[in-house]
Amino acid sequence: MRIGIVCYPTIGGSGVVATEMAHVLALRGHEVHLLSYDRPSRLRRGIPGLRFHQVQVSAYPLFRYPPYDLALATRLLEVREEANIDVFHVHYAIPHAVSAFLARSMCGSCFRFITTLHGTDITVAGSDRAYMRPTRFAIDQSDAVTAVSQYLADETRLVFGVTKPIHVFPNFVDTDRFKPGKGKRWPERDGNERVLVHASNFRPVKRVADVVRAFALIQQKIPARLLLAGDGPDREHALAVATDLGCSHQVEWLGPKENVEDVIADSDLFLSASETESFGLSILESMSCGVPSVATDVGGVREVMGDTGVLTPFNSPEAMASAALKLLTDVDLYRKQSIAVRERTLLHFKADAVIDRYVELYEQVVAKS
Ligand code: GMT
Repeated sequence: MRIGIVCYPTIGGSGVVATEMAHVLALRGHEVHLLSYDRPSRLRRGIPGLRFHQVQVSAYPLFRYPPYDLALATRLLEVREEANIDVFHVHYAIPHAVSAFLARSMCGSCFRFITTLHGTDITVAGSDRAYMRPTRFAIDQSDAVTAVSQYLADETRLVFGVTKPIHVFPNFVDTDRFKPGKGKRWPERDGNERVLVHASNFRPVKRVADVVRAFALIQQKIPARLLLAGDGPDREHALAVATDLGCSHQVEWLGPKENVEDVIADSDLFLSASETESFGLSILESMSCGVPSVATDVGGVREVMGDTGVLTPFNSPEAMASAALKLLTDVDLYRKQSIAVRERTLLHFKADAVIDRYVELYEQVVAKS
């Protein structure tokens, strides 16, 4: 098939999932065109059959807010004309589904499009009055809609009143790349220092400062270090909290460039303190590395973790610290958890199995043309 994929390029799960899908589909022999306003951070070079198209957004002095949605609609049409795309798959509804709807209307329904809902496109930005109506309209107009968790599908029906079927296809992970590290786990390491990790786009919704608050309590009881991978608006705040709580020497900010699979694989425990999380891709990536998580019990996180790791209430760094301390001081429990998270990943979240479901959906949508 000739498939167009649209995503945001920045650090964040939806761009990662879209880019990884593009890799796998191209390696399977499909012709894949990836559209984004910048080169996605995970996009690999040199994969035959995979092309990147940049969406150029022109800025005129009159525009306080350059209309990215129009530029994207134009690029969708251009790529459709150039490559005879069978189906576009847009990740994140705002404004990608609206642009796809516009482009499809402009060419007399010359292509089909599928919208994948990821999270804040529904739970935060999507429920903002300014965006809700066109987003709901474009979701309804999509040829098929998927959500990354049952929680998100339910929320979409509840908040948006969407009545069309929403397929739940979980996110996936490359289990060959995200695999248990070569390094030893804390019970076998000299000095027994535990390594905790958090990776995200440091947006307020991630509550990275709560991760630091939990860590501050943990390091009072056991030797520990916290690695912070990624970047975003709350980075300075999180590091300031570490300074205020007197643990800044044990908190290391790695930035967005580090090889996240190596960082996670060489850690002992992942911490997630999010206020809302439709899925939690970094939690899954950690599970794939045999690294259990302590995470807030929000959104679709329990669908990802199942009965592995520990879920704690939102806004309780104390509960998070005590759960982490239990896992990081009980060798048997830790080893069992480390095996369980990898097994759960292999059972439910392998890339090939999930991508097969998307391909089946592409085929159904194209067959309707
Ligand atoms: O919705 C967002 O916050 C952005 C989005 C992204 O692009 O990173 O994150 C969402 O999609 C990810 C991939 O499906 C999920 O793993 C995240 O849980 C989800 N974020 C939230 O729900 C806050």
